[in-house]
Amino acid sequence: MKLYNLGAGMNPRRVRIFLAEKGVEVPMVEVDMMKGENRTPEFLAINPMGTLPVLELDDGTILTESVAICRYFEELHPEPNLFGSTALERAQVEMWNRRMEFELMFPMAMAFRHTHEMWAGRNPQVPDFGQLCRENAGGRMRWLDKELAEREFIAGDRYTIADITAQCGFLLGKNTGTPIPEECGNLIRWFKSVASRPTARA
Ligand SMILES: N[C@@H](CCC(=O)N[C@@H](CS)C(=O)NCC(=O)O)C(=O)O
Repeated sequence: MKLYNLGAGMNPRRVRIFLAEKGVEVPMVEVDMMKGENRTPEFLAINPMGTLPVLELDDGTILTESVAICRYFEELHPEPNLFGSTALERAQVEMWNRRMEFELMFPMAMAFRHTHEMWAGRNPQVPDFGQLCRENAGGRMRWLDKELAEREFIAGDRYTIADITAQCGFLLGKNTGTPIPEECGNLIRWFKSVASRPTARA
């Protein structure tokens, strides 16, 4: 199998951190988005959406979507568990992972895409929409800060895929103009903790 990777991308990073937490190594093929390698006919034949990550299995089966790829590895390598162990915990992890994707990762990514010069010419930009997304993300960070007053990690008392999703989103936000507000002490404490894990730079 091989993993098509984009080193700087928020979503491929999710899969890399997940694999590192599992202690699993998968050969990687680097795709350079800045050179348009994800838009070539060859790559679009692998993933017509032109996005990364992509997992190609030995029989040629293609899996896209970070969470689907992570779920596949969770089944193959159940420990350490990152998707929840009991019916309730699995539901809680799913709930928080989706919230992190929709409420934080998505608006931070949209703020980046719609306001940053890197995307000019690659993606139609509506700067007002980007700015609105940035403000919405800020509101959601204040909400999450209150949640984290009660517990150590995003979905409960241990590290799960919901933390991986969130930490990759917040790293993008930090580097692209949507940082965690200074007054969000709980969120800053959580981010420092996950960013200091040995897998954080995978
Ligand atoms: N929902 C997908 C999103 C994949 C995605 O948008 N990846 C970005 C990198 S973070 C990408 O490949 N962008 C290339 C482009 O938009 O041209 C997932 O979770 O894998």
